[in-house]
Amino acid sequence: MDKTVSIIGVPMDLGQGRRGVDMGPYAIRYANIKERIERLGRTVKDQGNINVPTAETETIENQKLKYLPEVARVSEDLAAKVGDVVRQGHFPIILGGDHSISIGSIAGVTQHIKKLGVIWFDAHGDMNTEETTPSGNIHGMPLATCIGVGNEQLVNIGGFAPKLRPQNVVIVGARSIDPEERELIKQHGITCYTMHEIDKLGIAKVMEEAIRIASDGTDGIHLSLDLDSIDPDMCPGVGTPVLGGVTYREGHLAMEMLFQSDKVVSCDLVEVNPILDEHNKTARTAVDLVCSLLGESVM
Ligand code: HAR
Ligand code: MN
Ligand code: MN
Ligand code: MN
Repeated sequence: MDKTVSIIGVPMDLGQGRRGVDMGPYAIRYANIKERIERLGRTVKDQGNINVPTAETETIENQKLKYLPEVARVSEDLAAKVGDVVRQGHFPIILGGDHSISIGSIAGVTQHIKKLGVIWFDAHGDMNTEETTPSGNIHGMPLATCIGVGNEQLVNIGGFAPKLRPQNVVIVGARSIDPEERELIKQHGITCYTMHEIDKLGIAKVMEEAIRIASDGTDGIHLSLDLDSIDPDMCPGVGTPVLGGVTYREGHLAMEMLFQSDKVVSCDLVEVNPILDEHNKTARTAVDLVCSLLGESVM
């Protein structure tokens, strides 16, 4: 992997209910993401941030899809920007912001990589729709959106749908899934390795399977890394922390195996909320993990 790395920030907090996650891109930059990746011998270009409206200037019009017009507009802008850098042959790293940004990032990558697998590292399933959502928060819906399930405007971001085939999608680290989400995951044939499987099989076996499934018949893997997948001891700065997560070393082994697979083409780092964090620990963990993804610690 010697592609130029492009960093794109998305200061988005409209997909969820807690303030502060819009500052995620700044917190991750403050943790020296650019310098750390440059030290690996890579060229890094920071493309700045996508414009996101401030929550205070907007009103919620639909309680089942909060800030839908705003999230849709940002998703279109992000898809165009990500599409642009992928066209230039870069490896995009998209800094959230809440997880709703993955609607736009995956729409951008799939403009060029039509057959894309996804590994969705998350404590949650993110498989809700406007019918099943308990919160109305769009960050609980992006994975459903990417497989073509849910609100039509979101599903069609970038002008085409679906972006992903469910048989190439793998959720890793889940431990908080709503009952109706569980049904949707099963119904669409998405593979889900919960913490139960990680405890029982070990992270190495889980990642071996995840990489095989996400690369089967695809031209690359997108890693969507929700930092709430990692245990709150290392990632306390997230909006919806859940006990019993992926440990620091399990997270690193997973990233190292992804590096060794040589399949990863793009990645999101999402849900980092510096207001809820302890001395930027979550952003620093995110940077450590992305450096492992790019080969920092394997010989
Ligand atoms: N499943 C719940 C909902 O839809 C909570 C989602 C919390 N989501 C995230 N994203 N942090 O992974 O509202
Ligand atoms: Mn509005
Ligand atoms: Mn998520
Ligand atoms: Mn989550």
